[in-house]
Amino acid sequence: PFLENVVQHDKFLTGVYDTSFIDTTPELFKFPVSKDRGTKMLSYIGNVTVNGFPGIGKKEKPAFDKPFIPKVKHNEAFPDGTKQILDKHGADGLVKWIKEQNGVLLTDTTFRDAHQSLLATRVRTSDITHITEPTARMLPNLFSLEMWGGATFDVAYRFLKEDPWERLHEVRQKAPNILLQMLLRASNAVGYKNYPDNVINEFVEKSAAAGIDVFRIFDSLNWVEGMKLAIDSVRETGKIAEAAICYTGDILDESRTKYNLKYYQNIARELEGAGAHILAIKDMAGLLKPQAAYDLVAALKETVDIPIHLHTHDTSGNGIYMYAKAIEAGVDIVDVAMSSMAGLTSQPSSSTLFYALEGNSRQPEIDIDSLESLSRYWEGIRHYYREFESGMVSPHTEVYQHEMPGGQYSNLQQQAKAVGLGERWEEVKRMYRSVNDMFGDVVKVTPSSKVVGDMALFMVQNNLTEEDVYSRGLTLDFPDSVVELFEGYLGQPHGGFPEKLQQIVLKGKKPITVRPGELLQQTDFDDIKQQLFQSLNRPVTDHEAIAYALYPKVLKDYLATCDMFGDVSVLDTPTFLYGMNLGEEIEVEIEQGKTLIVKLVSVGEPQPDGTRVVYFDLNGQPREVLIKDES
Ligand code: 3PY
Ligand code: ZN
Repeated sequence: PFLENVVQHDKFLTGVYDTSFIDTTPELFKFPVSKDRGTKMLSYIGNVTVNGFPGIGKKEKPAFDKPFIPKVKHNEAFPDGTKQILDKHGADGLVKWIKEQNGVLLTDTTFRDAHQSLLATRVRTSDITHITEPTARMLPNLFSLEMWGGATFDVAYRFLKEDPWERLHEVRQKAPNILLQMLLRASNAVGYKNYPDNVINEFVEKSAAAGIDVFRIFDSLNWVEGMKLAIDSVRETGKIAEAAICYTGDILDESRTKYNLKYYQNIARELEGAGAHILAIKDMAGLLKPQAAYDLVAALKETVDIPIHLHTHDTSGNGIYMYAKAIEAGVDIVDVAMSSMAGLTSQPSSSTLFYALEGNSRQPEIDIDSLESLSRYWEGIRHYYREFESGMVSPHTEVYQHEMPGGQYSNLQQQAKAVGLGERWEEVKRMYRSVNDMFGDVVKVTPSSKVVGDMALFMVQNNLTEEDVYSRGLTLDFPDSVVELFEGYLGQPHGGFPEKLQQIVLKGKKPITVRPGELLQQTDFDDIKQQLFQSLNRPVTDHEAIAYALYPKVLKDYLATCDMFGDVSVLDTPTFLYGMNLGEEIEVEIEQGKTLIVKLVSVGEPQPDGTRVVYFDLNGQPREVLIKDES
């Protein structure tokens, strides 16, 4: 079937193809499947109906309103945007253009950080791609759409059972005029540990080819040494290397001297020297207070010549005031989300910022009516995912105490629940701060924040105090992530590791002080393809090989799920998350022009072997699937 797919493809027939053909043409890999697609899909629906969805459990599917989608003219040419500036004038031309703008520019994070922070990253591709074209047509003045990276990559495979590269591909097609931005954890790529250098290079190269234009690169310890490879790699592709400083602590607190203005100015200078096109201030927890923002942006503007892009989380409720001060100090670009997906642990709302700057010469040039109607879409979509909301409904100024990143809050809370600490969440948050102090006041952002979280959960779960760790530490089996951090496998923190704790955690193991990438063996992608080929019995794409290099188990589980259930990304989100109610009928478009009509007729009683027969009608014909009841 592969050969058939290839030789019948337009590009092949007309001879317009090169070696990137396979990567840019994922439809080649949509083979007819062995077991029929209908039965596979019914197995998925039956399974969720009987056993529930992870994190939601077994629940009656609520009645949701159909989401409102603003109407746009599909046949008209897209209005030009920042993407055309990059394509025409290159990275330096785009930087020059940014500097010439007077109004503050906006990055919309709704497709990535907003849902990572509010809904545990669970928003599915179809809910994003249904609104991508209206967004691109209605908001052509956006600087960028942040739509990839961070946790979206791993969560897509792990929980949503869909291919993140497919998301990128579709968004690229539907937003040809706006820069697409991703968050890259430098040597940790989109994972939680350092990867070999060639994995980073390969990941960047393929992501750029698939449509990413702006790479926001950060190191979880602000270790510039760990960021240079990724910066070089992005520069090689001709795309934008936006290097980030993670903001931690409080520059206004004179008693905390570790992270002061000088510290940030030094890093900014180093990043500019390392080739950054744009400098990002990544305030991942929302700790940057308004006056601090003014002071920091003003100081960095004096220090570097490249544009400054500010990112925050609105957990404290101070986000808009903070942005206003940063804008007064000359920040070039800020991150915002559609208002129905903004605020709390997410980014500040774009429409709120628009009105806050009424009468200000730097008010963003953006169409407020379009913002309002796009936000209406997201208001509807957000209901689908309500089981993943953190329960936070009002500003939490306590973030200034625990300092937990916005993207981590709902995830750590899920993790705490999963290990039976749901009731002790307040304690976990307090412990998170204690662990930070024990670790020597570290930058907390993925993956260093995950290590702090793991240690906090470990201590609460085992009823350990800080004292216990020092007195009984040699007998304790610390989480692997904690050992790896103290071994130096996430890089080197500013001021070094606290020695006493390092000795306790490492128990005689020697830490490294060089860049982990220097010690890691390069990944053999041909070997990965060979291995995967043997289990899949079909050609393996570069994208699959990269995903395997990053997360072997996650990718294998994903491929096994595809084999069992087929392509579940075509299901509507309520059905994907809740299954079906008795008597309900749904339509599923499994490919353009091919729709299945599915009705759930009944669910049989459990049989002695723990299975149930689930009865459906599929396009009017009765069908049964056998589902193991896990309850
Ligand atoms: C991520 O790395 O996923 C983040 O959002 C960090 O803030
Ligand atoms: Zn963020």
